[in-house]
Amino acid sequence: MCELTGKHGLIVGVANKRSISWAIARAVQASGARVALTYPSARLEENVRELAAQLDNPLILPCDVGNDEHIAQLAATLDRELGGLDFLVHGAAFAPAAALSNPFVQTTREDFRIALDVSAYSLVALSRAVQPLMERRGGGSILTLTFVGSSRVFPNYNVMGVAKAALESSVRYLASELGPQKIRVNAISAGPIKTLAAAGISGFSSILQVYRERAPLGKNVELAEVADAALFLLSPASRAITGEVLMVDGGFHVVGF
Ligand code: NAD
Ligand code: 0WE
Repeated sequence: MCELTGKHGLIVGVANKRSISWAIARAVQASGARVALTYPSARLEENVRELAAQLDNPLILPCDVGNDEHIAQLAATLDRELGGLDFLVHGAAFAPAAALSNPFVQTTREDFRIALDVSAYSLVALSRAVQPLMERRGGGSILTLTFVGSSRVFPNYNVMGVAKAALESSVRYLASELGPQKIRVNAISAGPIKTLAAAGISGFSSILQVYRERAPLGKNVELAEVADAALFLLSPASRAITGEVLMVDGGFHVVGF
């Protein structure tokens, strides 16, 4: 059912081998899809190219999601090279480090703007850019990654929680508008995983420990488990699901006490 043979996908958010987006890239490739990966800066280009060498016939393209020109160029190149797109994985998030360590009330206007621009508005901009490519294929599936810090407070998650709330709301508005074009839009809300985005977050190990202790499944979520859920949401197996935020957190969110 989670078949992607002959499908073309764009994956934004691979930084290294521990990236959730990389786990998704491997899973969709194993299910038969052809993948385009992006890198946000020259600094990360080599990383992404090295990883992509493990894929079959990948496209590797630049895209800083905070830059409209980059997004337009990306869509034009995909249009030329692939002639259409079946799915998009949005795994980009960023807030300036100070905003994740200072008290939330101290968040500057500029740090707030950057966090919401890169982590939430980018889904809207990318969705608009790929919409014509997906329409040409008779529809598509858009998937983003979020965290429960959107609706509950985690120490230091701060403005990223606000950005994730905007991202999840954007999923619902996009799903409503793009549904008639048979473009589905969903999010996976993953439990904490030790990726680059988690490195250097003070107290991250204790968050992992609390999840392990309290989640009904009694363990932390693994990259491959998030990737399998992503495969479902990107494939026709989920064809009646849109506007959804799927919790992939070992059941942590259901526990009250
Ligand atoms: P990661 O660091 O591997 O991925 C984050 C990616 O965002 C990186 O590839 C980075 O290059 C990219 N990015 C940042 N700014 C960008 C820009 N301007 N343009 C383009 N790309 C940019 O970490 P990850 O944990 O795999 O994060 C992927 C997604 O999963 C994020 O949205 C994150 O919020 C979400 N998430 C992570 C966890 C976790 O615990 N690791 C849990 C739930 C959700
Ligand atoms: O979304 C995230 C983290 C995203 C992120 C990480 C960084 C670190 C480096 C965004 N911007 C930056 N900026 C940097 O300079 N997660 C879901 C992982 C995460 O981060 C936390 C968490 C969890 C979980 C921060 C505090 C508390 C919990």
